[in-house]
Amino acid sequence: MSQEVYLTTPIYYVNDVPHIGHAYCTLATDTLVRYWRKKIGKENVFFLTGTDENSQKTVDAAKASGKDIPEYLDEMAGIWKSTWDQIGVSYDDFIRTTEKRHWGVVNEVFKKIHGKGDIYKDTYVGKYCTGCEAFIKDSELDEHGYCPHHKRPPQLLEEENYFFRLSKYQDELIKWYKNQPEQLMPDSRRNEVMSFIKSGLEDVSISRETAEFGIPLPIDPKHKVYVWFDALINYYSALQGTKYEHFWESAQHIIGKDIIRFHCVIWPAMLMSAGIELPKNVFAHGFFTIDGVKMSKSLGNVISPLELSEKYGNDALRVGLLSSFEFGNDGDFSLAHFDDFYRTKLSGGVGNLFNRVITLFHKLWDGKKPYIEKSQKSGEGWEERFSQALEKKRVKEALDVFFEMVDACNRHINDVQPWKLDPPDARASMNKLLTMLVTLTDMAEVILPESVVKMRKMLGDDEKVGDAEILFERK
Ligand code: ME8
Repeated sequence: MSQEVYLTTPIYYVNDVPHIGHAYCTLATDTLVRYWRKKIGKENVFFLTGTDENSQKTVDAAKASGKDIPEYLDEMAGIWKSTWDQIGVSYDDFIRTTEKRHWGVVNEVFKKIHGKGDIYKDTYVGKYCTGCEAFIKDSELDEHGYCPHHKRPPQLLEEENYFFRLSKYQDELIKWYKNQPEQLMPDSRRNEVMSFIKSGLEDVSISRETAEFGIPLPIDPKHKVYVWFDALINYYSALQGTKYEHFWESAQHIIGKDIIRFHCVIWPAMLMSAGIELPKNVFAHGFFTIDGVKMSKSLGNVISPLELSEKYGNDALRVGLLSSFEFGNDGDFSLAHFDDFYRTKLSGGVGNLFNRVITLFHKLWDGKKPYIEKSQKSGEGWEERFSQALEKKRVKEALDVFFEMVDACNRHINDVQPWKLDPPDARASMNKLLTMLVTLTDMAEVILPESVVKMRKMLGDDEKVGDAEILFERK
């Protein structure tokens, strides 16, 4: 069977509109998807994103907006979807957890886990943070007794809950991670998850008695399925009953480090219990701050991806975000740095290079090309380094290879000054540059999906280069 790749992003909460943190994860996944589509063919790749809608946060946000819940959900899901469309996210499917297709599969998975004897009823007494949509232990609260992420006091709850026997899967999970070290990336995250599992797993509540909205629990409809239990199943439910079911065997989840325990402890244990194959890989990326400060509504420093895309274009948004720091690490984002990156690397780097080379061809030989072997490579292993980085999900490293190559070309033009050379030497030098531009254009198909159209036009046909165009307007 041919190789297949199924990549997913988290499904995002719809209590607010997308910010650049969400766009960061979604564009990184989209970039990996584009790489694989190019390498193994579009039909062998499936890309899922969507929205997480059965949560208390959503109910609260709908109430605050004065709308009824379904109307609010449709409006918000529409905003998320159209944001991804506007910034060039090429998802194959967009799942909403309020869809019937999802509820049906959640019911089936729940019944399998119940059938295995892994669900029981008990009273839960504890603290719940609606921001995290999770129970929170006293030891995890900050010095004021607040949730450290949402800076709010959690809600004290005492209710009848159904529990999932997570503790039963502790040894199986340890064995599974030991046997498949590649399963969870980067390494630092695997170590974190392993020590969490080894410290002892407690059973988790998977229903809410007081939730106002959500999927009724199949065995006791007064209760609602806990939002995380329902949400994780989206990756599986989106494929069920479609011709894409077989993609499940190649599932790879891209997530932020904040939701690692749900994806790397609870989710695999749920699948083990239900007798469903486990995902092939989970990659947890880091979080970024804005000018050194956590991005938050109350601080007023939330940046919309649409704002950046309108000013600088979609390709700049993508590579500007993804080259800020290595995928997997934490880092910082600043508008000043982004603007500088645009001017030096895009407008002054790639744009300038393509413009100069094509203009020189017109000046020196009326646009006529030298003969280039179709299979000719640019040498120095750029393509290999670019591919290897993306296969390891080292997105920034791949972008660095691209920009290193752009810089090498620009340096070559400055140092060699082909227009001053004798015609045969000038031909050889321009031949080399054109070959490198072809390689850069191949890479751009993955990382600069909008500009690549102009780049291809500039490269022209077998005989002549096209017209020189502006790739990145000066700002
Ligand atoms: O957690 N830096 O959804 P969510 C980088 N619905 N990435 C960031 C970020 C930042 N500052 N802020 C957010 C949920 N993200 C659940 C997921 S999946 C079955 C359910 C990204 O809307 C990061 O990828 O809170 C993080 O994991 C995700 O947004 C959380 O999105």
